[in-house]
Amino acid sequence: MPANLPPQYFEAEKRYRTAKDPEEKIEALQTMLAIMPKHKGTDKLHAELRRKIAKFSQETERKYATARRTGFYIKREGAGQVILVGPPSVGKSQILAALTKATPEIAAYPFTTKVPMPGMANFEDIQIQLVDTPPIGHKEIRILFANTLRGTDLIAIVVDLSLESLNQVENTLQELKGVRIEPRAEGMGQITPGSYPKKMLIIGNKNDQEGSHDNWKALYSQYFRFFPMISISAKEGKGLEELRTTIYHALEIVRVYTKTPGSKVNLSDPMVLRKGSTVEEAAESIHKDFRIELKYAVVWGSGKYEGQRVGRKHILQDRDIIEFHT
Ligand SMILES: Nc1nc2c(ncn2[C@@H]2O[C@H](COP(=O)(O)OP(=O)(O)O)[C@@H](O)[C@H]2O)c(=O)[nH]1
Ligand SMILES: [Mg+2]
Repeated sequence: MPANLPPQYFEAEKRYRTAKDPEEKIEALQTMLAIMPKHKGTDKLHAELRRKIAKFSQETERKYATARRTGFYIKREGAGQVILVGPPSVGKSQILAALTKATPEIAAYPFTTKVPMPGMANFEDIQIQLVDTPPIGHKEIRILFANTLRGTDLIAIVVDLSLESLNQVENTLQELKGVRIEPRAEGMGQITPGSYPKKMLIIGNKNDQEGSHDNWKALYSQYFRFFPMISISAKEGKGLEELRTTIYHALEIVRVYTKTPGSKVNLSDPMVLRKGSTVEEAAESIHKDFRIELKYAVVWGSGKYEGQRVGRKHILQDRDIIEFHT
């Protein structure tokens, strides 16, 4: 073992030894590899780390294949993917049924949902993918579904407001932590190294039930600083339009409509971009070379821009209309 390795190397090595899944092992090994100085004395170690990465990569490939085969890998579709997670019987399947055309099984007994089920929810002129899930406390489900969770755009924690709700959120966050997913929320503290930071929101369901008001108040005061939150009744259809809007905003995306010079704007099928995207990023998302060819753009919308010429670095707002000039 070469002596001149920095402390971060040993931290990563410790993470490697305690890692529970192959992705985490790979992540730690890659960190070790990046930190390690490269010279004759480290050649052997270098090769050994690479060999281990290759081995664990094969393992993740096998895991992916199993997840796909068994329906536990859900491909992202539409303007964004939102996964509903939470304790059993809180109404996750009911929410999917209320917002999309999907027809999940909904029942008063727990563990009715055996595999994740996607559906498309309309929000104005775009579609957002919602995914209903079996409770992730189940070990097998956790292993097979972890990759979809880690790659998703937004996690919606669903709780039953007719019951004490704080511990429902706590337990769900704990389970997510078990697959190394932590909330990406300002003021919630540091993320554990090697974890996946995720945007999250909280849905309090069954607000038609007795006691739900008090449970919601307690829940809200605890979490409103960190997460977008909404109280609904999926069964009675209360708050569903607000839920669509809350999900849309939590995704932090914008819609931009394109127009070619001299023709009318295409007001259906907007481009969907990350909030804060610039004109040149929009161009690039259409075509890689487009960014280079781009000279300027004309933008309508955002109040003060009515057919105004803007530069590459101009930040686009939701519902802007853009005309590219090359
Ligand atoms: N009162 C009330 N019951 C609901 C609501 N949403 C779901 N339920 C009921 O709660 C039970 C569990 O719902 P389900 O969607 O299967 O829960 P899941 O296990 O989280 O998918 C079912 O009996 C539903 O009819 C709601 O908003 N209000
Ligand atoms: Mg269900």
